[in-house]
Amino acid sequence: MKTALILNGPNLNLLGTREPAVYGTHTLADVQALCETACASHGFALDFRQSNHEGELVEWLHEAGRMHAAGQLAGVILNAGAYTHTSVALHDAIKGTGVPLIELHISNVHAREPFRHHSFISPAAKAVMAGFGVQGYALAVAGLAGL
Ligand code: CA2
Repeated sequence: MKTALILNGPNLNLLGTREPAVYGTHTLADVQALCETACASHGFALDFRQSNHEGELVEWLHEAGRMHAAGQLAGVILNAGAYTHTSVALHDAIKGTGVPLIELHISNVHAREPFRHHSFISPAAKAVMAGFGVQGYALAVAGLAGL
């Protein structure tokens, strides 16, 4: 059974505690449970992580590259949070590993502030999705199964 690695970046541990109009009321634990169900129905094992540290996300992408090369990983779903809009390091890590990666955002970043319109992740991603709320995670798992 291959693994789906779902990585969450900075502040996503706060999900469900503030800004419900933008991010909804579900917590990150709720999102993990939703991903467990989605992965089970698509025959994936789930590895679900969150970090507030850019370097840790980079290390996890390197680990994903090794797992993918070993045939153990279907791909990565990445909600890089605000690092989406700032991080050349994450861009380079995705490019450097060659792992299939879906960029995910809970909110429609293009309908928000201009500084959220640019992504350093998108040019290195296989697919991009935004604006489906936390259900987007389940849709991304289905998308990963179809890649
Ligand atoms: O829409 C998304 O999923 C984002 O990746 C979320 C990031 C934001 O910087 C991106 O532009 C879009 C922010 C995640 C922080 O989430 C919070 C949730 C509740 C309370 C505070 C922050």
